Amino acid sequence: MKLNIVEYPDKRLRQKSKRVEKFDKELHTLLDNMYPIMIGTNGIGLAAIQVAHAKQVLILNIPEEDGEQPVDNLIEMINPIITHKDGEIIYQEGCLSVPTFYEDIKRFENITVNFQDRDANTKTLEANGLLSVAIQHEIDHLNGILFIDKLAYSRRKKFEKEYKRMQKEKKSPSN
Ligand code: QAP
Ligand code: CO
Repeated sequence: MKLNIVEYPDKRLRQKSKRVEKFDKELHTLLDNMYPIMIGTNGIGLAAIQVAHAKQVLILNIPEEDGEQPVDNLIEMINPIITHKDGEIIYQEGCLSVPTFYEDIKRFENITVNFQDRDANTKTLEANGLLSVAIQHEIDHLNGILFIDKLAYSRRKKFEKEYKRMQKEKKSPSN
C-alpha cells in the first residue's frame, strides 16, 4: 500500500468518508501506513481521505512539551462522533493537504468524542485545547471540509491567490 498526501485543490478531499464496518487486516494496514506518513511530514493529525482512502479513519499524535511524538501517544479513531461540545478556542491551524498555509480558526474548546479503536472497541474521550482542535479538524476531513472553508471571504480570497502562485512556482521554479 503506497500512500501519498492528497493536496488542495484535489477534489478527492471533498469526498464524504464512509463508516468502517470491517475491522480487518486491510484497516490495520491502512492505519500502520498512515502513521509514518504523518510523522515523516511533521504532522500531528491525518485523516484517511488525505491519503485517498474515503473511510472514517483518523490518527493523531499531539507533540509533548519537548516536541517529541512518542508512538505511545498515538490515537487512532474509527467512526468518530462528537457527542458534546462547548466553549470557544482560536488556534492557528495548518493542514498537510494545504502545505505552508496557516490561519487562526475558531473551534469548540471542549468536546466529548465517541469512536472505535482498530479492534472495534467503543471508546469515549474528553478533550480540550490542541487535542480538541485537532480532533475537530480531522473529523471535518471525514465530511469533506477543510480549515480554509472556515475563513472569512476576504481571507479566503487572499489564500486562493497566494496558494495558486505557490502551485505555479512548484511546477516551474524560476530560481
Ligand atoms: C491538523 O495538521 C491540525 O503546512 C493537523 O508545510 C493543525 O498536522 C490540528 C503540516 C493545527 C490542530 C492544529 C502543515 C506540516 C502539518 C504544513 C498538521 C506543512 C507541514 C499539519
Ligand atoms: Co488537515
